[in-house]
Amino acid sequence: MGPMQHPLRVADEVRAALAEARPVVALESTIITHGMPPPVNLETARAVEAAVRSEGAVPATVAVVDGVLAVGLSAAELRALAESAAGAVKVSRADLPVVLARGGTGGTTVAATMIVARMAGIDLFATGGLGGVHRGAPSSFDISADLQELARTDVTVVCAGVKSILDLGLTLEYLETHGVPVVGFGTEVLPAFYVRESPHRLSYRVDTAAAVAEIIRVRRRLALGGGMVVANPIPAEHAMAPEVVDAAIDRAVDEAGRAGIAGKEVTPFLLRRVGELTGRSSLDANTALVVHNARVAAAIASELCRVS
Ligand code: PSU
Ligand code: MN
Repeated sequence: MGPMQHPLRVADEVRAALAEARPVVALESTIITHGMPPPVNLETARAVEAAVRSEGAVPATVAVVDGVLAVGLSAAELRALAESAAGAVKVSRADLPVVLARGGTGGTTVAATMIVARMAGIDLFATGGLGGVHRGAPSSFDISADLQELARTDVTVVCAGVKSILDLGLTLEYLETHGVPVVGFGTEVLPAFYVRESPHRLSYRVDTAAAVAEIIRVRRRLALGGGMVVANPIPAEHAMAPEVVDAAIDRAVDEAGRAGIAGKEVTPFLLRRVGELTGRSSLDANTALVVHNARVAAAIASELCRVS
């Protein structure tokens, strides 16, 4: 046997909360290493953890730290991850075994964070935007592993919908095919990250954390497997003008095509270019929506822990 007896290192605070059936919210870290530039990435990661705490839940930021799958990071680890962004690997399902075997360090995507959350026994996960079916996917085959993970791993992901770097309609079709419920939190349409609305209607609107918790309970009783998406629009005061966002995204997608960007580099390239083209306003919007998702996830986790 190799040195790796148990791959998870769960922080004491997270372990205690889980043992006592208190609310815990998992948080991803690709957004820290590949989704936002320093120093905003660290400021956002801290604000998101604080938002989870303000709702009475315990944050569990997931990352690969020196070959260890960490569930809950120390302040120093969070800072190191944010500052080492250039050297950190983007870790999705396919990358997990390789990066762990090599003793590497990286930020976990939605897919990898779902896997780790399930291993640790965490039901709720908050992030910014999901990966999805890319524009041009019918010829590029570029579909995020996040969607396949939602099809198989039972974790509820609270997000602000998907960025329109993706094909929103095809992303919803893919989730429908795989039986993944997508419920709008106070909305009838799929939110598009920086923008509260898209033309894509959702089958279900839910208005309270308690109602989401009840759906999670029923899913569990039925042992359906797979995850669920809670699509939570960006707060109105932080939303951006659709024209500004669309112009930047169109340009970034065009540039990625011309530069021949492929595979796991596509999403980080697009996120970086959209950030550069839209500047501070999009970064502020990004922070605001992730913080909001963290609060909602914490409220759902709290409802789920209530004895009913
Ligand atoms: N979308 C964002 N910000 C992000 C990501 C997506 O607006 O940081 C990250 C998430 O970690 C997501 C990953 O899981 O990108 C998806 O990458 P890919 O498309 O290569 O699967
Ligand atoms: Mn991809």
